[in-house]
Amino acid sequence: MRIDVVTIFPDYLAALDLSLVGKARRAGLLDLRVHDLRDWTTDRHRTVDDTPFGGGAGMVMRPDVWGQALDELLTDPAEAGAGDEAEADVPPVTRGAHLVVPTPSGEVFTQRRAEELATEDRLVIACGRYEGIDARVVERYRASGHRVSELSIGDYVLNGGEVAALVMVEAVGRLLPGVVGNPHSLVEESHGAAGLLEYPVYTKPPRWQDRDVPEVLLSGHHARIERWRRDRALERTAARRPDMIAALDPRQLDAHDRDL
Ligand code: 6GU
Repeated sequence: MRIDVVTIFPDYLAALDLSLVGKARRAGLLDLRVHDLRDWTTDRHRTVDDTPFGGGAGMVMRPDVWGQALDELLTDPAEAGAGDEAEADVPPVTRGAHLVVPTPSGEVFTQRRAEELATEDRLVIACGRYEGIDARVVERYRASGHRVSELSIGDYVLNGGEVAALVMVEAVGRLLPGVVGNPHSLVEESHGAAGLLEYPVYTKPPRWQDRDVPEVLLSGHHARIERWRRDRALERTAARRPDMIAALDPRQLDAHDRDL
């Protein structure tokens, strides 16, 4: 997969050289390119923002500068795929880049959204600063047939989209084939298919500061361990995320679960 990130603070994305994502890049599994939006300005001051029409506080990012950047980075779908009439036959990977715009006013970025984005061939992440990007930018690329997602990473306010882009690249990057060494780690986890938070985990030593690892985990009895883990996952999810319990499909519960 190729991901282009456009920002006025490319250094913010330096962390993506590290850890699993950095390794994926060096292994050629992820082609990540970070661009400075100011490279697409044409004035002496390299201006990217201006005052909002209608008044109000703060500055808004100019559509003309973003247009120059995105025209260059987003492949024209008409070029990459076939015409409209052939749309249904065109596999998603040939439909041009998916534009992602991190914004606190977007839809919530979830594990499901990460899974969707991980199936794309190309992502372009447009990081806004100040009060955001002129609304015509998203309109224009949607109108030209690009998939466009405005996404928020949660209900709090950040100064710009860069940290959200870091979150999204890491969440998507670890789902790419070959990035996480043991694909099993991707199956049993919080926000996975079970719809529950992960159970608590323990390692050596078995006794630490007068605290013992739950005995069942040392028993070697796989069925009992599985039952214990499921119970703890349910208990924890009910306490911390009642919204996730409410959203469970009854078919995701077994007879023992229902007794709890
Ligand atoms: Cl994506 N951007 C900003 N600026 N703030 C946020 C956010 C994004 N998600 C949550 N807060």
